[in-house]
Formats: sequence, C-alpha cells, structure tokens
Amino acid sequence: SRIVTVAAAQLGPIELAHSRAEVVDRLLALMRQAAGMSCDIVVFPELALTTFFPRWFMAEQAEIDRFFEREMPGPETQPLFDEAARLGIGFYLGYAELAEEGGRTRRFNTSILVDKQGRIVGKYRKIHLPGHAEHEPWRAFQHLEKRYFETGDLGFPVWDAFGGVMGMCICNDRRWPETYRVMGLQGVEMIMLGYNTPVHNPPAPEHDALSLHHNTLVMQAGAYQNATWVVGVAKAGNEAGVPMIGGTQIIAPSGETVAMCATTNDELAVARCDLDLCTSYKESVFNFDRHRQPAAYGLITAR
Ligand code: ING
Repeated sequence: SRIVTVAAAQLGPIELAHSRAEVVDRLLALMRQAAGMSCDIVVFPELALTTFFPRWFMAEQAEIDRFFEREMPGPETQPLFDEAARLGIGFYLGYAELAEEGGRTRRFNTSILVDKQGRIVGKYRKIHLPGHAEHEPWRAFQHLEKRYFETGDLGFPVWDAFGGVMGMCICNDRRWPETYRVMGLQGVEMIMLGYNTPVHNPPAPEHDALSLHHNTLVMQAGAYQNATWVVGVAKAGNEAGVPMIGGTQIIAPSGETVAMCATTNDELAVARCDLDLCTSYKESVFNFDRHRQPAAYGLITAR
C-alpha cells in the first residue's frame, strides 16, 4: 500500500476586511493541526487568500488587482511555505494569479501543489470559468469569473509527487467529466480541488436545494469513473451575505466518501488514502486501454 494521509482544510468565510496576514494565520493553524495528525498534505480551497471577489462588479482594474498575487510565494504567503517545510507537509493552495507573461499581464484563477520541502511542484490554471463577463444587476450577486480571469492555458497536467500521480483542478472544473478523464488518461491517482460554491445560482434557483447533492455527485462520479481519489475542499459559510455550501470531502476510487466536514467553518477532514486502491479499478472495470472506444468519442473534442 502507498498511504498518503490527506487533510481537506475547509475555510469558513473570508470577509473583505480580513487581511491576507489574518487569512494566512488561519491557514497556518489548519496546517499545524494537519501536521499534528501526521498528514502528508493539506488541501486548501479555491481563492483561499481573499474573499470570493467575483461576486462583485468592479470597474477599476486597480481595485480588481488588489485581490491578485503578483508573486508566489510573496511576502505575505512566504510563512506558509516556511512552515510547510519546517513541519514536513505539502499543500494545495488556490489563489488569484497575476503574471507578466509574453509581454502582457495575465490573470488566472490558479492553484499550486507544494511538496514537503516547500517547493512548488505543480501549477494549474482554471479552465472552466463559470458565470458571466458583463455586469448583470438583475442578479442578487455577480459571478464575474469570465471577466476577471483568462481561461487556463496549462491544460490538465499531472505530477509525480507524494509517492503517486497527483492532479489538480478548481471549482467549476469538477462539474465537467472531461476534467477528470484527461487526468485519468494520464494515470492520475489523486485529484485535489478547492471551490467557492454559492447555494443560490441566480440563473437556475430551482437547483439551489440540490447544490450539496450536485457537489457530491460530480466528485464521486469523477473519482469512480477514473479510478482516482478526489479531495474537494470548500470555502464555506455566509461570506459577504452570500451563503456558500460546505460539503468538503475525501472520496476513494470506489466513489465512496471516506471523510467529510460537519460544519461550514474552518475545519479539517482527514483520511489515510491508499493510492493502491486505484489499481483494482484501473485494472478491471476502468482499464482504459482494454475497454474505451475513442474512435466513437469524436464529438467530445470536435465541438
Ligand atoms: N463556483 C460555482 C461552481 O461551479 C456555480 C459556480 C455555482 C456553478 C452553482 C453552478 C451552480 O461550483 C465556482 N467558483 O466555480
């Protein structure tokens, strides 16, 4: 067996008034708790350093850019890397990335995978950006990820780390089967993801009562259909007056949830994840080489 002990580190609300230093202190507390439970890795939510700012329309780029990190680690996040290395624990961190690349400024909804020495071993930029690009005042709150971020340009890579094949995605990505399958085709054994999911979805309020069901459904399906562990971590609770779901959980390749948070506050859900559990599914029902028929799937990439 290849055990990776994982802490899903759910965050409760982060308000506009909370400084990055205050948030980093909360992340450090969860990281220390995880290390105290002999965890190898701690997974934080999407955009874990600030409030979920796409809920507001902002006209000024300077105002928007206050929510972005120009360097990672930067002065305010360096303590996370130092403490991780001191404790010998890795982490997944979601944040808003502002990068000067190809002679222009790029803005992404990003996550990084950091190893036990505090080194960044992988980076992912969110591909499925939900919501809308223009101010839509009819909505109780905005969801302007299509305005504030570019579509991720790194694909869905996987990395050899923590003794297995690790992958990442972010929030809305988890609703799309292609996300898991592209990593499944690369032999992924654990997919880590963070999310900020409002209970209320203005275009489809009839779905609201099912928001926790849909959250669990898509991650359990993705895990089982690709014979991988899935770790889904919420920024939860009533943030700036907008209730967001919890539902943080760790899911085995069987599709079973093996650990779950019980609150919508800062809380750890911990599980010992045996990566070898992937094998029994990868070598039988989801033996892709033996059973898949890619010649029949052309529509998936054609459209
Ligand atoms: N949030 C939500 C998510 O995909 C959403 C957006 C909410 C989509 C409700 C559909 C229904 O979980 C982010 N940040 O993608």
